[in-house]
This record gives sequence, structure tokens and C-alpha cells, in this order.
Amino acid sequence: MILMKDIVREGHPALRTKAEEVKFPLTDEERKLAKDMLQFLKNSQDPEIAEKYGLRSGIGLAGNQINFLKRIFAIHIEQENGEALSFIAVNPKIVSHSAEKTYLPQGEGCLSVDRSVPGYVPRYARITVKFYTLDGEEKKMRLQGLPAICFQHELDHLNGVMFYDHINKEDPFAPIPDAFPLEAESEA
Ligand code: N9Y
Ligand code: NI
Repeated sequence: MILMKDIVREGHPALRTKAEEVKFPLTDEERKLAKDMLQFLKNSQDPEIAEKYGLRSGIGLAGNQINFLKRIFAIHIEQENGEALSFIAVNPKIVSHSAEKTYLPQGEGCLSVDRSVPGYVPRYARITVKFYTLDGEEKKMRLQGLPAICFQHELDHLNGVMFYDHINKEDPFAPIPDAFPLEAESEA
């Protein structure tokens, strides 16, 4: 299973490397790592397992974060209705997006960043995305709210981009044109 020691931190070159497209069919190793990534998120959100293994709670994890430089990430978000938005995305892309932006008013964090970096991180409010499942099935989805923000954070990782690259250096909390704050759900 993936533990915190397996997650690379700031300064590791994997976080600044563009991950490679995955070819189908996936190798057994690629499939296993992808499934382990999703399982890590579930484990990290289970209070007992998280405490036992010292896991920091996460809603997304990208290949780069475990030094696996393929275009794969996992997202697991428990929603207000009790259902989970949970998937593994292979070769993900944004096919269209709103002009309107959004941001988490408390800013963003990252499992690969062991410090808080204050400031607004502008994200598209609504995105239409395409990706492949582990079995090579193409999926198209519309996302908004936290899932849209998370998808953009993970896609950035695959391109070697960190959340704080988007923060206004002169004034981290400067108002963002055409953006609204995504009202805080509690931290997962
Ligand atoms: C894991 C990050 C991804 C999220 C950061 C902002 C959007 C995606 C992650 C650090 C610790 C907390 C946790 C988090 C959360 C946020 C809002 C609502 C509920 C992947 N990562 N976290 N970051 N949780 N829970 O680095 O999940 O933000 O690349
Ligand atoms: Ni991250």
C-alpha cells in the first residue's frame, strides 16, 4: 500500500516533470499503481486507517507524486449526498471550460508540500473533461465545484505544475477577475 514515505515532496524533480501519455493496454504494473493510488485516497479518508498509518487526508493523487511519470491520477471525493465521486483517469484532458473562475477561499494545499502557501489559486469554475479508464474506455464528464478544482490540481501535477505557481506573487489574496469563492466544505 502507498504510505506518506512514498509521496515525493517539493524539491523532487518528478514534481517538475511532464508525465508521459499511457499506451493501451496498460501494463500490470501501471494498473496496480493506479489502483493503489485510489486506495491510498480511500485509506487516507478513513479515520482509523489514516491514524494507524499516519496518512494525511487527500482527495486526489497524481502519478508524479509517487515518482510514477505516467499520465494517471485518482480522485476520491465524498459528496454531501453521501455518495463518492471516485475514479482513476488515464490520459486526462480538459476539452472545454467556463470563462468564469472559482477558488477555495482558504487556498490550496498539496500532499507533496509540507508547508502552507497562502493565496488564491484561480481555477475554471466548470470544465468538460475526457479521460480513459484502466480498461481503455473513453469517459466524458462535466465537473464543477470541488471536483473541478481537484481535477485541475491533478492535471497540473501531470504537467509539472504546482498550485502555488498560480498564486499572485505581489498580492496572494488579490481579487481574481470573473471568479467566485467556492464555499468551504469541511476538509476531507
Ligand atoms: C492532494 C490534495 C488535492 C486537493 C488540493 C486542492 C484541490 C485538490 C488534497 C493537502 C491536505 C488536504 C487535502 C485537501 C480537501 C479540500 C477541500 C475539501 C475537502 C493531490 N494532492 N489535500 N491537500 N482536502 N478536502 O496534493 O487532497 O485539500 O495532488
Ligand atoms: Ni497536489
